[in-house]
Amino acid sequence: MTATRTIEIHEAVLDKNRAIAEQNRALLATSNALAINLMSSPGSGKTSLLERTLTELSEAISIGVIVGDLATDNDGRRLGGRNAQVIQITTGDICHLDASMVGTALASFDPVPNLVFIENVGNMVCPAAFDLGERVRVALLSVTEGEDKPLKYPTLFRTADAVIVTKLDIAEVCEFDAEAARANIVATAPNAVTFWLSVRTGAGMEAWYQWLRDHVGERTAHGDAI
Ligand SMILES: Nc1nc2c(ncn2[C@@H]2O[C@H](COP(=O)(O)OP(=O)(O)OP(=O)(O)O)[C@@H](O)[C@H]2O)c(=O)[nH]1
Ligand SMILES: [Mg+2]
Repeated sequence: MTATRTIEIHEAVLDKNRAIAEQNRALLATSNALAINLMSSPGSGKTSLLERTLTELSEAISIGVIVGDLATDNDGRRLGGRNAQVIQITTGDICHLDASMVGTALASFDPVPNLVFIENVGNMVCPAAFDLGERVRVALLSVTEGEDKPLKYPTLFRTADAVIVTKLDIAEVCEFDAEAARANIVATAPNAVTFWLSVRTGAGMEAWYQWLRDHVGERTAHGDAI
């Protein structure tokens, strides 16, 4: 009895979240904005990736960032000082962003940027279950985490449109087995495009930028193309 009630509550939460996510998606579509949900374990390099991406792309593309953490506005402050609107959400003890939090943040953009990054709370489990109204999901995997993570956290990778393998500059010292990682990514997320990069050295960043430019361009030209 107790177990059944728990499942019902969980589903009700997800149903309510899905309805708000659809409102977010409609607002983003009306604004011709592409929203990308970045998810990974803590410390994989989400904010670092965004810092460099904002520095190098925000003159050409109007960009906003919604960044979620349990506590502190550290990431929001790190992302500030560039040509981008940045909104920090602190979730208290909630280990993921939900559509309502993102809806509130979207409402405070003025105007809604063409490209909205949502840096989710560092966590490989819960964020994957919550639709935020995004069009694109990106999962990060840093070389320090081990090649097996796509197999151990399949939902995150299975629902990702792109996988970014980060911190390639330290792959060797971590004895990271790139071929094993590639096989595990393909096994879990066969249709995801994969980027291999280092924010530290800049290696591989251009392919990521081109993918962003292409997607933002499609969205601006065709509305709901992605
Ligand atoms: N060597 C190396 N270190 C990196 C790279 N990218 C990020 N880091 C380091 O990894 C650490 C964590 O990076 P963050 O960008 O804060 O990671 P995050 O995913 O935003 O972390 P949370 O928001 O806490 O989940 C920092 O010390 C970064 O300097 C990289 O390409 N190479
Ligand atoms: Mg961060």
